[in-house]
Amino acid sequence: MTEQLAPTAAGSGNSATEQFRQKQLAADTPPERVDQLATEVITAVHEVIRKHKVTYDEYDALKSWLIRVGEDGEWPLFLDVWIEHVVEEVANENREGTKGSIEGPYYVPDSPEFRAETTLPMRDDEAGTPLLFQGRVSAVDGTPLQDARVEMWHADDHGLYSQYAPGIPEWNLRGTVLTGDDGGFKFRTIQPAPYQIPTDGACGKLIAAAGWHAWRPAHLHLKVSAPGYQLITSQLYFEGGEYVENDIAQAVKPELILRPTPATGGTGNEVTYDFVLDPA
Ligand code: MBD
Ligand code: FE
Repeated sequence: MTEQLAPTAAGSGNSATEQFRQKQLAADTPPERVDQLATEVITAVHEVIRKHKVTYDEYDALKSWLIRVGEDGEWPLFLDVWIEHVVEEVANENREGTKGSIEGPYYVPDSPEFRAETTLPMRDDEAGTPLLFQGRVSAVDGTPLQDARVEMWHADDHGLYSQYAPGIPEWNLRGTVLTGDDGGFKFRTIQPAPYQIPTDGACGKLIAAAGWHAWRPAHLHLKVSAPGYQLITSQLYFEGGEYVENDIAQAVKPELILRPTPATGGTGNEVTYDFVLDPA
């Protein structure tokens, strides 16, 4: 890898910020609710300052760090690693179907579409253990859902995402499969590596200063949707994988852990996982 192609915190952070800016945002939050939420967050900060007798030096360190988060484009990374899991928990607490997990900063909509099965777009020499990932999409009442959209995106064998790290083809390890008449889908891909939060940006500085580790376990990202049903955003992990028990983003749930087995008649592993969608 040449020096110019080395991934940087600001490179992936600014791409994530730009991608988020494209997102369609909901209408304004009513002023009473902004008042309540903002007041309670600010008051919670005051309480921490009083409790721990925060000094001016610490206040200035915070100010300078917050400025740096913006300069590095790391607000999406910071929020998705340390905050989003609770938003997801609250958003989906009444759902009966498949468990969700956080979206994270590296989703891109409109990935290449395939019918019923595909090999994800990848490089000729794509590193990593081959993985056949297959399953069915159905409704909570058991009806198979044909033409459901199963979007998958994940990091490569170095923990890097296309469109956020330099030198990777645009749609590498990103794709959408529309389910067949039995609700079935099949992806051929490679198993991703664990993801390390960039160490050269503001989030990396916080992690180092606090003495935390910087890792997420290897994971597949998915969005599953069908007209008339609630979209599921989820992530799937690999049993026994590093950091499955101590994800920095706290986004692992027992229901989201895959147990792949050696592929029958092929190389690599295979695993089946079904999705169950709640009505809208
Ligand atoms: C990731 O790959 C991710 O999925 C999340 C949630 C945060 C940072 C990097
Ligand atoms: Fe991820």
